[in-house]
Amino acid sequence: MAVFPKNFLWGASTSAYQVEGAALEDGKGLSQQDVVNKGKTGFADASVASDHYHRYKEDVQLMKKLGLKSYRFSIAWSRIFPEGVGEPNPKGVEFYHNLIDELVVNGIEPIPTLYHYDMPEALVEKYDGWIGRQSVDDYVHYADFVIREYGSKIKYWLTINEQSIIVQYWKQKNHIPDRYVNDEQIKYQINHHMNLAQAYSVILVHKYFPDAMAGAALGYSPIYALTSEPKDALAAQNANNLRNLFYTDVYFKGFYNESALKYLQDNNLAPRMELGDEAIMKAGISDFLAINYYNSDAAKWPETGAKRRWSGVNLSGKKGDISGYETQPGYYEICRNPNLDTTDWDWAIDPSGLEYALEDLYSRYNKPLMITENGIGAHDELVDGKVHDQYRIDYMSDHIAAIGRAIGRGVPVISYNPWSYIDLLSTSNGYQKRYGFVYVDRTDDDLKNLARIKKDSFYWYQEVINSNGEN
Ligand code: BGP
Repeated sequence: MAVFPKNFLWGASTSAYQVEGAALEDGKGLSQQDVVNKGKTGFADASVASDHYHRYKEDVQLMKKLGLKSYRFSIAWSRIFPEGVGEPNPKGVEFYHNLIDELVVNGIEPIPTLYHYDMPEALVEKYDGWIGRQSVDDYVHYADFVIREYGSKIKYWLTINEQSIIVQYWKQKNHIPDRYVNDEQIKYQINHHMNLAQAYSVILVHKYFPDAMAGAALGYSPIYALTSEPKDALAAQNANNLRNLFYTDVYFKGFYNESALKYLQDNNLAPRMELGDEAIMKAGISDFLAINYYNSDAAKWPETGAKRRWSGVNLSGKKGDISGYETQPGYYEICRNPNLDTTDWDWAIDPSGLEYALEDLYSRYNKPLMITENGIGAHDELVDGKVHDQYRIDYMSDHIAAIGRAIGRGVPVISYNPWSYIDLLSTSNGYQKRYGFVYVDRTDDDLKNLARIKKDSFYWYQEVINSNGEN
């Protein structure tokens, strides 16, 4: 018996700065992502990326061949407002009309994200980006325009991508001016401003298009206790409070998770709030939650006297090169789960964790769910014009089965939009780490060719969609 509903949205995902290229073309302004990663080892230049800006028609034709029912992409704020505010850039506005129209004509539901890590650099220079409270007003100015401009063609709006990851990896995901680099309170301040921005965008969607739905796309990893020691169970609960519910409680209850907020207050890390902020968060309750799911985490009780430490990132793509896991003294320590295999970048592979996350989130908030990212980053190889990415097929089919089991137990899941439709710039590794169903050949020096090659996973996913998940 088929578990996936008939109208289930089998899709795929990308984000603007990772796929579009044309970073300074047709009036676009720089985004902070063009600046934070510039010149870093292993990073490809975002000014070309996968050149989707010029090849979107060809790409939509490939999406159609793949059979996609939905495509989740992001709108670049700095393409619409090159300076972050002011008058819209007609060419930028036109590009997303063209893309959305092309998708719709080809029977693919467009699912846009308003913000995917790419604050206009002009606003970083003006008031330090999300650190400045003015960012909330400027985001509202941007969101108001975009929602009105494209809203008649959009059913599902994604507001902000991965607030949790923006907080955990705050120096990679934000262009942080030097004077703040040791000030960890700043990341919770950034998050607070994003909470207000996110709530306002939900309010705007409801105001202009009452039939449309809006919600955030959250980077979400369930957290298991490392052992059955009661203290480890407490640590896992604490970690879940600060790493997950700290975001989702705001989206669905309109206030911060009390345990996590108290921990931040006790450690002088809590965000400064203004009178009326909670009312805004309560007025902008989300219609659904989208999660980006790659892995689960494990937690144990930290040793007495442990120092605060933030998760390291494995940048080499060799197993075991991670530089350390997060420690919150007296609250939790994130550690490796010895029961799970990992990707080359040390991300635990855990399909059951997705099932766990979907069931847990639905039982807490009773709202529909989407999966807006899921996939495996790998050193894909092009051999004789083919990419044999069986590891990707195995990874995804196990995760799809897990979604099926959650749906079978009554969890309403709207869509599965794995990362990514096409190879694109990895946020941590440029093009050394690939995720797409479609390979982008970047071997020629001038990056003019950028041929699109269907990987084995393309043909496999085509069948999955064709059989509505039976395959
Ligand atoms: C998510 C982001 C994506 C994407 C993905 C893979 O956190 O929303 O933008 O890049 O992770 O991460 P990475 O590129 O670091 O491998």
